[in-house]
Amino acid sequence: MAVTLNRIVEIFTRMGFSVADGPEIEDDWHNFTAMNTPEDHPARDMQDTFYVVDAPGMLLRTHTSPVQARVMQQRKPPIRIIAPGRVYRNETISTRSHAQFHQVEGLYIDEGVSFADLKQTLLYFAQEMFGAPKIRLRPSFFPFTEPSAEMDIWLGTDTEKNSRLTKGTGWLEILGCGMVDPNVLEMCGIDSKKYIGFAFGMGIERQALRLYEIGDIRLLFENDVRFLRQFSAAI
Ligand code: 2U9
Repeated sequence: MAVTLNRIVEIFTRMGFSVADGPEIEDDWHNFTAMNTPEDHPARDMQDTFYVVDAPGMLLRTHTSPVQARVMQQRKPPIRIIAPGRVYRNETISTRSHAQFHQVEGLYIDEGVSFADLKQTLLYFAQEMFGAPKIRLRPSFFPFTEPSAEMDIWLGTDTEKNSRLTKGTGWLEILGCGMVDPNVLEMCGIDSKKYIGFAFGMGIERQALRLYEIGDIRLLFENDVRFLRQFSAAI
């Protein structure tokens, strides 16, 4: 997984993004409210998490977006960062697995940033990461971006494996993205009349399964050296 993360980070740093990080135990405001998900909003159900009993309002972050919210509060645009890290969800993946995974999110804010910039950045990523010849953006919804999209890469259906991975369509879903909602900019102290930006997010385990054709996500967390040795001479 570290190998996969390093590849992702390397591709985005080549495009001028720098790496930002922040706390895994977050406050409600940075994790939800600043991301345009106020208290009692139904979207919170989809990202149920673990709350700290002794500290009201503190929780395990459900995405790395609060890292970007903190950077926006501290710095003036242009902002061009990626935020990799561990995130938590209160959901049962399986009886033997826990509700944590890793994400990389990206944020680019400046004057005059367009959806075309988003598309070209993600096309470059898909080409470098997967050798994919083309991408497809499908309309979607996230509370923190508007408009929002999901990105698929083209694998084709030539091989048995690609056909199975893409359920016969040739397209494989890789990440979510969109233009940052002006409400999010304003809540984090950035003038939405002057600045505009795009953001994206992806699950790292998922990319690792794709790259190395691993059949079960739990293998990534079991730390069996016979499994891990296949990916690094250092283990
Ligand atoms: C700020 C504003 C907007 C980050 C984004 C997604 C779309 C997305 C999921 C992919 C798979 C999470 O790991 S996953 O389950 N994420 O689809 N994330 S846009 O948007 C941001 C981030 C920060 C300030």
